[in-house]
Amino acid sequence: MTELEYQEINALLAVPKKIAIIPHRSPDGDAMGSTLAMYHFLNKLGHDAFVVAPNEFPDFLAWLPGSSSVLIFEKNKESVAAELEKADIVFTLDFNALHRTGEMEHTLARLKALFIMIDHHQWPNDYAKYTYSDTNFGSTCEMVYHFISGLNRHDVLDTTIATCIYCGIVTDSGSFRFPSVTSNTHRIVAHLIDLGVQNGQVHSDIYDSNSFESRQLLGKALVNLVLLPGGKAAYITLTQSELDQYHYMKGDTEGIVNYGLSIKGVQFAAIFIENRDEGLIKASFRSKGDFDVNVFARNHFNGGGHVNAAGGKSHETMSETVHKFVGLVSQLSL
Ligand SMILES: [Mn+2]
Repeated sequence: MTELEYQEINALLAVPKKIAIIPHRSPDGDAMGSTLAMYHFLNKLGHDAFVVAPNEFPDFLAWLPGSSSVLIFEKNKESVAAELEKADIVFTLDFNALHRTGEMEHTLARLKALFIMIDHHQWPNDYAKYTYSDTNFGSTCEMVYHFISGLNRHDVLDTTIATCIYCGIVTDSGSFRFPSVTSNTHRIVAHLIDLGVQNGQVHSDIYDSNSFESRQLLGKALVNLVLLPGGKAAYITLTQSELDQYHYMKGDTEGIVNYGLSIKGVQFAAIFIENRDEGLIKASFRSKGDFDVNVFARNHFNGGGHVNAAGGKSHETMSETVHKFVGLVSQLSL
């Protein structure tokens, strides 16, 4: 964002506005943290700001301040769409293509509001008047911090806003272990802790809220883990009946894909999770180093994401999907 753009946005925000803030579908810690940080920030500036999530967010994020005010589009499409129509400004955070909101795409596409995008994924679409897009950042939350800095409004930051920002930085950085974490990330986090963030508590709220069944499901996933010949790629499968057996709840499979990547020598890991209701297999891909799972997911699994983390889907059966994956991996030079 240029200095001039920040001035223009400050001018826009000088008068109270109705502002919708949108995360992507199936929002994660960064999507919910960034939208709720922006929600508290804008309301403190005197705006009528509200967050609309395309669908439910996982339980492990329900502790986030403001989460109970989040409107869920899929639960009440007509009334939420009516609210969206009244918005003067729409912030879209942690995604860069309207189809990432699922069915809500059609409602968003016909709004007259001015759009502002803040996002760290590759290849942004151009629907926004102001696009703050940078793949160098590990999280949208880190960008929200810079956005507030760019507007010169550090005076508005408080413990609540800082806590929401901290949540996205922690979750999108794998608790500060991904290469996207910089010294500047840590400087921002130092400021957030100075603002009163209870960092240990946040970590515990996010990661120590698992159900017993979800830990057993993790055990099943690890039993299903396969290391491919050559030892550089691994994958996990979870069928719908396995999910049912451990009373799967939304969020229970979060992060399991990373266990493949934690094997010494593995540079590429995948997880395939059956979804009987949607009639498909959902895939998540993770890599270390240069292997671009965004391209892999786009080319072969109708998905996308980042260089080292991406998602996709398959409409074939689990065994066909795995067969295809194993075949593709055998042709890679990892
Ligand atoms: Mn993110």
